Amino acid sequence: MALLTPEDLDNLSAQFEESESTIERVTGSKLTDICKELYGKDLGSEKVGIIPITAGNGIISNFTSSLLFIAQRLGLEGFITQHTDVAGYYEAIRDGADILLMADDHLFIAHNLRNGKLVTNHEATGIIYSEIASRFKDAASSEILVIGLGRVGYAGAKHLAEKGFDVYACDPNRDFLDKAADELGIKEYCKEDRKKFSMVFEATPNANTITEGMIAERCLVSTPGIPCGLPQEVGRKYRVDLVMEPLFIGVTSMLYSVI
Ligand code: PYL
Ligand code: MG
Repeated sequence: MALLTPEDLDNLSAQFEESESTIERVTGSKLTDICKELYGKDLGSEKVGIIPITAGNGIISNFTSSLLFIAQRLGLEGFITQHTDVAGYYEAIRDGADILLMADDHLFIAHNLRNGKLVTNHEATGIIYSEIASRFKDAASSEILVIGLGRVGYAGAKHLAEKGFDVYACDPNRDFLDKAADELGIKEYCKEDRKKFSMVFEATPNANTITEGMIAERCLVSTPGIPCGLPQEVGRKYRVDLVMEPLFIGVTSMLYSVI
Protein backbone atom coordinates (compact mmCIF):
# COMPACT_ATOMS: atom_id res chain seq x y z
CA MET A 1 0.00 0.00 0.00
CA ALA A 2 1.30 3.47 -0.83
CA LEU A 3 2.20 5.39 2.33
CA LEU A 4 1.24 9.02 2.89
CA THR A 5 4.05 11.55 3.01
CA PRO A 6 4.09 14.68 5.18
CA GLU A 7 3.73 16.72 1.95
CA ASP A 8 0.47 14.88 1.10
CA LEU A 9 -0.95 16.26 4.36
CA ASP A 10 0.26 19.82 3.90
CA ASN A 11 -2.60 22.38 4.14
CA LEU A 12 -5.06 19.59 4.92
CA SER A 13 -7.61 22.19 5.93
CA ALA A 14 -7.55 23.90 2.53
CA GLN A 15 -7.67 20.54 0.74
CA PHE A 16 -10.68 19.55 2.82
CA GLU A 17 -12.51 22.87 2.36
CA GLU A 18 -12.16 22.55 -1.41
CA SER A 19 -13.38 18.95 -1.53
CA GLU A 20 -16.21 19.66 0.91
CA SER A 21 -17.58 22.43 -1.33
CA THR A 22 -17.23 20.22 -4.42
CA ILE A 23 -19.09 17.39 -2.66
CA GLU A 24 -21.91 19.77 -1.73
CA ARG A 25 -22.11 21.18 -5.28
CA VAL A 26 -22.10 17.85 -7.15
CA THR A 27 -24.22 15.79 -4.71
CA GLY A 28 -26.37 18.42 -3.04
CA SER A 29 -25.34 17.12 0.40
CA LYS A 30 -22.68 17.87 2.96
CA LEU A 31 -20.13 15.15 3.71
CA THR A 32 -21.39 14.80 7.28
CA ASP A 33 -25.00 14.46 6.06
CA ILE A 34 -23.94 11.73 3.64
CA CYS A 35 -22.17 9.92 6.50
CA LYS A 36 -25.22 10.31 8.77
CA GLU A 37 -27.41 8.70 6.10
CA LEU A 38 -24.84 5.99 5.32
CA TYR A 39 -24.26 4.90 8.91
CA GLY A 40 -27.57 5.96 10.43
CA LYS A 41 -26.15 7.94 13.34
CA ASP A 42 -24.70 11.35 14.15
CA LEU A 43 -21.45 11.95 16.03
CA GLY A 44 -21.98 12.61 19.75
CA SER A 45 -19.42 13.56 22.35
CA GLU A 46 -17.09 10.65 21.73
CA LYS A 47 -13.50 11.20 22.94
CA VAL A 48 -10.90 10.16 20.37
CA GLY A 49 -7.52 8.79 21.50
CA ILE A 50 -4.86 8.97 18.76
CA ILE A 51 -1.85 6.70 19.18
CA PRO A 52 1.39 7.21 17.21
CA ILE A 53 2.73 3.85 15.99
CA THR A 54 6.46 3.34 15.31
CA ALA A 55 6.19 0.00 13.46
CA GLY A 56 7.53 -0.45 9.92
CA ASN A 57 8.43 2.86 8.27
CA GLY A 58 7.54 4.54 11.55
CA ILE A 59 6.01 7.86 12.43
CA ILE A 60 4.76 10.17 9.64
CA SER A 61 5.51 13.57 11.14
CA ASN A 62 2.07 15.20 10.67
CA PHE A 63 -0.15 12.09 10.53
CA THR A 64 -1.45 12.06 14.14
CA SER A 65 -1.72 15.86 14.25
CA SER A 66 -3.83 15.61 11.07
CA LEU A 67 -6.09 13.05 12.76
CA LEU A 68 -6.47 15.38 15.77
CA PHE A 69 -7.37 18.25 13.43
CA ILE A 70 -10.03 16.08 11.73
CA ALA A 71 -11.58 14.89 15.02
CA GLN A 72 -11.74 18.44 16.37
CA ARG A 73 -13.07 19.83 13.07
CA LEU A 74 -15.91 17.29 13.41
CA GLY A 75 -16.65 18.65 16.89
CA LEU A 76 -15.14 15.75 18.82
CA GLU A 77 -12.71 15.94 21.74
CA GLY A 78 -9.40 14.36 20.79
CA PHE A 79 -5.92 13.81 22.15
CA ILE A 80 -2.63 12.37 20.91
CA THR A 81 -0.98 10.10 23.45
CA GLN A 82 2.41 11.12 24.81
CA HIS A 83 3.65 7.57 24.36
CA THR A 84 3.70 5.46 21.20
CA ASP A 85 2.62 1.86 20.52
CA VAL A 86 1.57 -0.28 23.53
CA ALA A 87 2.36 2.42 26.09
CA GLY A 88 0.29 4.83 24.01
CA TYR A 89 -2.54 2.29 23.75
CA TYR A 90 -2.51 1.92 27.57
CA GLU A 91 -2.42 5.73 28.01
CA ALA A 92 -5.36 6.27 25.63
CA ILE A 93 -7.56 3.79 27.49
CA ARG A 94 -6.45 5.05 30.93
CA ASP A 95 -7.26 8.64 29.88
CA GLY A 96 -10.81 7.82 28.83
CA ALA A 97 -10.73 7.48 25.06
CA ASP A 98 -14.01 6.15 23.61
CA ILE A 99 -12.58 5.65 20.10
CA LEU A 100 -8.97 4.71 19.31
CA LEU A 101 -7.27 5.73 16.04
CA MET A 102 -3.94 4.14 15.13
CA ALA A 103 -2.10 3.05 11.99
CA ASP A 104 0.89 0.97 11.04
CA ASP A 105 2.00 0.53 7.41
CA HIS A 106 -0.63 -2.12 6.69
CA LEU A 107 -3.77 -1.10 8.58
CA PHE A 108 -5.26 2.13 9.86
CA ILE A 109 -8.11 1.35 12.26
CA ALA A 110 -10.79 3.02 14.33
CA HIS A 111 -11.98 1.02 17.35
CA ASN A 112 -14.89 2.10 19.52
CA LEU A 113 -14.19 0.72 23.02
CA ARG A 114 -17.78 1.30 24.13
CA ASN A 115 -19.66 -0.64 21.44
CA GLY A 116 -16.83 -2.80 20.09
CA LYS A 117 -17.22 -1.49 16.53
CA LEU A 118 -14.07 -1.71 14.41
CA VAL A 119 -13.33 -0.38 10.92
CA THR A 120 -10.32 -0.06 8.64
CA ASN A 121 -9.45 3.05 6.68
CA HIS A 122 -9.56 1.17 3.40
CA GLU A 123 -13.14 -0.09 3.96
CA ALA A 124 -14.45 3.27 5.19
CA THR A 125 -12.61 5.12 2.40
CA GLY A 126 -13.91 2.78 -0.31
CA ILE A 127 -17.46 3.18 0.97
CA ILE A 128 -17.49 6.98 1.25
CA TYR A 129 -15.75 7.76 -2.05
CA SER A 130 -17.93 5.32 -4.00
CA GLU A 131 -21.00 6.73 -2.25
CA ILE A 132 -19.98 10.27 -3.26
CA ALA A 133 -19.51 9.17 -6.89
CA SER A 134 -22.95 7.49 -6.87
CA ARG A 135 -24.68 10.68 -5.73
CA PHE A 136 -23.63 12.77 -8.76
CA LYS A 137 -26.63 15.02 -9.48
CA ASP A 138 -25.88 15.27 -13.23
CA ALA A 139 -25.31 11.54 -13.76
CA ALA A 140 -26.55 10.36 -17.16
CA SER A 141 -27.37 6.82 -15.92
CA SER A 142 -26.98 4.48 -12.96
CA GLU A 143 -23.88 2.96 -14.54
CA ILE A 144 -20.74 3.57 -12.53
CA LEU A 145 -17.12 2.76 -13.30
CA VAL A 146 -14.77 1.50 -10.58
CA ILE A 147 -11.08 1.71 -11.48
CA GLY A 148 -8.98 -0.51 -9.22
CA LEU A 149 -10.23 -3.53 -7.24
CA GLY A 150 -7.67 -3.56 -4.43
CA ARG A 151 -8.76 -3.23 -0.79
CA VAL A 152 -10.23 0.25 -1.23
CA GLY A 153 -11.68 -0.33 -4.71
CA TYR A 154 -13.27 -3.67 -3.78
CA ALA A 155 -14.90 -2.17 -0.66
CA GLY A 156 -16.38 0.61 -2.80
CA ALA A 157 -17.48 -1.75 -5.58
CA LYS A 158 -19.18 -4.00 -2.99
CA HIS A 159 -20.99 -1.00 -1.51
CA LEU A 160 -22.22 0.13 -4.95
CA ALA A 161 -23.32 -3.39 -5.96
CA GLU A 162 -25.27 -3.71 -2.69
CA LYS A 163 -26.98 -0.38 -3.45
CA GLY A 164 -28.08 -1.75 -6.82
CA PHE A 165 -25.87 0.29 -9.14
CA ASP A 166 -24.85 -1.06 -12.54
CA VAL A 167 -21.15 -1.47 -11.70
CA TYR A 168 -18.39 -1.87 -14.29
CA ALA A 169 -14.81 -2.30 -13.11
CA CYS A 170 -11.28 -2.54 -14.45
CA ASP A 171 -8.10 -3.77 -12.82
CA PRO A 172 -4.92 -5.27 -14.35
CA ASN A 173 -5.22 -8.20 -11.95
CA ARG A 174 -7.40 -10.86 -13.58
CA ASP A 175 -8.03 -12.61 -10.24
CA PHE A 176 -9.38 -9.37 -8.71
CA LEU A 177 -11.78 -8.98 -11.65
CA ASP A 178 -12.95 -12.61 -11.46
CA LYS A 179 -13.49 -12.30 -7.69
CA ALA A 180 -15.56 -9.12 -8.12
CA ALA A 181 -17.59 -10.71 -10.94
CA ASP A 182 -18.24 -13.89 -8.94
CA GLU A 183 -18.93 -12.30 -5.55
CA LEU A 184 -20.54 -8.99 -6.55
CA GLY A 185 -21.91 -9.56 -10.06
CA ILE A 186 -19.76 -6.74 -11.37
CA LYS A 187 -19.14 -6.42 -15.12
CA GLU A 188 -15.69 -6.03 -16.59
CA TYR A 189 -15.11 -2.69 -18.29
CA CYS A 190 -14.02 -3.30 -21.88
CA LYS A 191 -12.53 -0.37 -23.80
CA GLU A 192 -13.89 -1.86 -27.03
CA ASP A 193 -17.47 -1.34 -25.81
CA ARG A 194 -16.75 2.39 -25.92
CA LYS A 195 -19.11 2.86 -22.95
CA LYS A 196 -18.75 6.29 -21.32
CA PHE A 197 -19.44 6.93 -17.63
CA SER A 198 -20.56 10.05 -15.80
CA MET A 199 -19.70 8.52 -12.40
CA VAL A 200 -16.18 7.20 -11.78
CA PHE A 201 -14.73 5.91 -8.49
CA GLU A 202 -10.96 5.57 -8.87
CA ALA A 203 -8.95 3.69 -6.24
CA THR A 204 -5.45 2.99 -7.52
CA PRO A 205 -2.01 4.23 -6.44
CA ASN A 206 -1.24 5.21 -10.03
CA ALA A 207 -1.51 8.35 -12.15
CA ASN A 208 -3.34 8.58 -15.48
CA THR A 209 -5.62 5.57 -15.00
CA ILE A 210 -8.60 7.50 -16.41
CA THR A 211 -8.64 7.83 -20.21
CA GLU A 212 -10.79 9.96 -22.52
CA GLY A 213 -12.67 6.92 -23.81
CA MET A 214 -14.03 6.17 -20.32
CA ILE A 215 -15.77 9.40 -19.39
CA ALA A 216 -18.94 11.16 -20.54
CA GLU A 217 -18.98 14.87 -21.41
CA ARG A 218 -20.17 15.65 -17.87
CA CYS A 219 -18.49 13.48 -15.24
CA LEU A 220 -17.69 13.20 -11.53
CA VAL A 221 -14.44 11.49 -10.53
CA SER A 222 -14.28 10.55 -6.84
CA THR A 223 -10.91 9.27 -5.66
CA PRO A 224 -8.72 9.00 -2.56
CA GLY A 225 -5.91 7.96 -4.86
CA ILE A 226 -2.50 9.57 -4.57
CA PRO A 227 -1.42 10.53 -7.22
CA CYS A 228 -4.56 11.61 -9.05
CA GLY A 229 -5.76 9.13 -11.67
CA LEU A 230 -7.24 11.89 -13.85
CA PRO A 231 -4.80 13.39 -16.37
CA GLN A 232 -4.96 17.19 -16.29
CA GLU A 233 -5.57 17.50 -20.02
CA VAL A 234 -8.57 15.14 -19.79
CA GLY A 235 -9.98 17.08 -16.84
CA ARG A 236 -9.66 20.32 -18.83
CA LYS A 237 -11.09 18.96 -22.09
CA TYR A 238 -14.23 17.52 -20.46
CA ARG A 239 -16.46 19.05 -17.76
CA VAL A 240 -15.06 16.82 -15.00
CA ASP A 241 -15.65 17.47 -11.31
CA LEU A 242 -13.01 15.94 -9.06
CA VAL A 243 -13.43 14.97 -5.41
CA MET A 244 -9.95 14.07 -4.19
CA GLU A 245 -8.44 14.52 -0.74
CA PRO A 246 -5.79 12.50 1.14
CA LEU A 247 -7.25 11.77 4.58
CA PHE A 248 -10.13 13.90 5.93
CA ILE A 249 -12.92 12.26 3.95
CA GLY A 250 -11.77 8.74 4.74
CA VAL A 251 -11.34 9.43 8.47
CA THR A 252 -14.75 11.12 8.67
CA SER A 253 -16.26 7.93 7.24
CA MET A 254 -14.30 5.82 9.76
CA LEU A 255 -15.55 7.82 12.75
CA TYR A 256 -19.20 7.72 11.63
CA SER A 257 -18.83 4.03 10.92
CA VAL A 258 -17.93 3.13 14.54
CA ILE A 259 -20.30 5.34 16.54
C1 PYL B 1 -3.91 5.72 6.01
C2 PYL B 1 -3.13 6.08 4.80
C3 PYL B 1 -3.96 6.26 3.56
C4 PYL B 1 -3.05 5.83 2.49
N1 PYL B 1 -2.03 5.17 2.98
C5 PYL B 1 -2.14 4.99 4.39
C6 PYL B 1 -0.80 5.20 5.11
O1 PYL B 1 -0.03 6.06 4.76
N2 PYL B 1 -0.58 4.37 6.14
C7 PYL B 1 0.62 4.50 6.98
C8 PYL B 1 0.31 5.35 8.21
C9 PYL B 1 1.48 5.25 9.19
C10 PYL B 1 1.28 6.15 10.40
C11 PYL B 1 2.44 6.07 11.38
C12 PYL B 1 2.19 7.02 12.54
O2 PYL B 1 2.57 8.22 12.39
O3 PYL B 1 1.60 6.59 13.55
N3 PYL B 1 2.60 4.68 11.89
MG1 MG C 1 -9.52 10.31 2.23
